[in-house]
Amino acid sequence: MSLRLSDLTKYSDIVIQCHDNPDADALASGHAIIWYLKRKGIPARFIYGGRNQISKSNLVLMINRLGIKAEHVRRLDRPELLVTVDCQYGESNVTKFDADHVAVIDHHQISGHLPEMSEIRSNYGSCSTIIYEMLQMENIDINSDINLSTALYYGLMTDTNGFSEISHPSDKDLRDLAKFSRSEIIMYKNSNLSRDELKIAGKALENAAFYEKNAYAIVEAEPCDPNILGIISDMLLEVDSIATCLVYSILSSGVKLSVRSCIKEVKASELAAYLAENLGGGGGHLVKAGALIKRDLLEAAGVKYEKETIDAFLKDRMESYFRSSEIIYAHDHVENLKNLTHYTKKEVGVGYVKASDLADSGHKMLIRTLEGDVDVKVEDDLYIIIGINGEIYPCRKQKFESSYIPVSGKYAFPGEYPPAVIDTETGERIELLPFAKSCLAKGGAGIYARKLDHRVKVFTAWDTEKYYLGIPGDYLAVRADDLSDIYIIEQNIFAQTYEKTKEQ
Ligand SMILES: [Mn+2]
Repeated sequence: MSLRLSDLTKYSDIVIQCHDNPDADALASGHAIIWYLKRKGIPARFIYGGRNQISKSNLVLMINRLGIKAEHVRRLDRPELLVTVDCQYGESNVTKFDADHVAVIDHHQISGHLPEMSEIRSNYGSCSTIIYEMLQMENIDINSDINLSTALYYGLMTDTNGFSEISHPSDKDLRDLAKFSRSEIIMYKNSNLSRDELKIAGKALENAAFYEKNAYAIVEAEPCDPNILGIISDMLLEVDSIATCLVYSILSSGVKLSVRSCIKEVKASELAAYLAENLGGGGGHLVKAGALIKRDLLEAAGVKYEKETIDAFLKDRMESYFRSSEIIYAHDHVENLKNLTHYTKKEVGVGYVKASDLADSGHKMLIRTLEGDVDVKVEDDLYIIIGINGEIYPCRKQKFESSYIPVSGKYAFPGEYPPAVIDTETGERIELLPFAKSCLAKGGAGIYARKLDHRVKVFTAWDTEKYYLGIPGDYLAVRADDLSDIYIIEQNIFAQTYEKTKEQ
């Protein structure tokens, strides 16, 4: 199940459709495909259904100024190929039209049966990002047309609350590498709210519910554009007695959430993901995050789709989040080793790169990975290790030589997003993998560990600002040769990396 844009060129009668009540991401995505097909000499239509024609002023500006040709239709002559973008064929938010063949390109959670031709990347912040990468696969640079790059950039921006709810590295690539028109973006951004929407925000804030024990607030807003939820939650977070907040709106297809946190004990991205666990998806940053709980999944979980039950459900999730999380500050925590088992590291194959192969010594660079961006300064003794799941961590030559053995043979990357570095001095983006070599991680003194049966947040000795989250099934580990070094090992990595030490 995967799709390339060039697969579409086999058809001659093509219609691109986005969801009803299109947003900027849907418009940018549809526009980009039409743009691509036109380049290939294939005429295609871009349509949307539903009751309403686009009237929001930022979208009207975007359509007129970037030359987006989105037609509002009531009916459609059966096309040879129908491609739904930013939504999935058959979903409740997209008018159903018949077609000989259907293709789907979307970044939401999979909601039902998918056609053979599908490209779904649920962990992406926008559909624009997927199309940006699909164009790259066809060797097309979006920056060759400033209207196209501006549309895709704006699509990502609005779907991630002004980039604040971004988490996937590919989204960061689009954000950082698109050469867009700044003046256009400023113009759309400042036609974002209608007076009615301002009223929705005011009314929602008036009815905020405060929960003092855990210093959080919950606010419900009438159905509205998601970025209004972001505006409300930003404002709530500024209140002195509020450390964490949840703002939500019940839409016909699901519940849209905006989450904020200003304390290091709660990462907004983690809380958002927790609230939507198994019911949709969520993510973002330490301070700002968003999520969507899908209506069908919520109903399947036995929650009636009514205001009262949804209110109660969300309040209960918030309470259980605070109740169920244990927090460990490694620097003043003593684990009772009696409850732990000693494990030895297996010899596992990983990858490494010498930082000085990538950029000049002294340059700052940013390593972009699925887990986040890591800043490092290039020095002659700096190595970058690529772990068994593709995770990245820096390491000094001395530690490298004592803990790893270089081996011959080609390095095979196991992860999903091939890591890249950005030389912040030159702005150049360099793929890591062509420079990667293989090595073996040696055993060492081993660890003491216990399997977790609840959520644990660990502030490690080397990072007291950001916690590592362990969920049931993961392991809490203590280095045998340094008992203050306490950390979390994800259950799959644990199983692949460690084995119980045999009795001596
Ligand atoms: Mn979208």
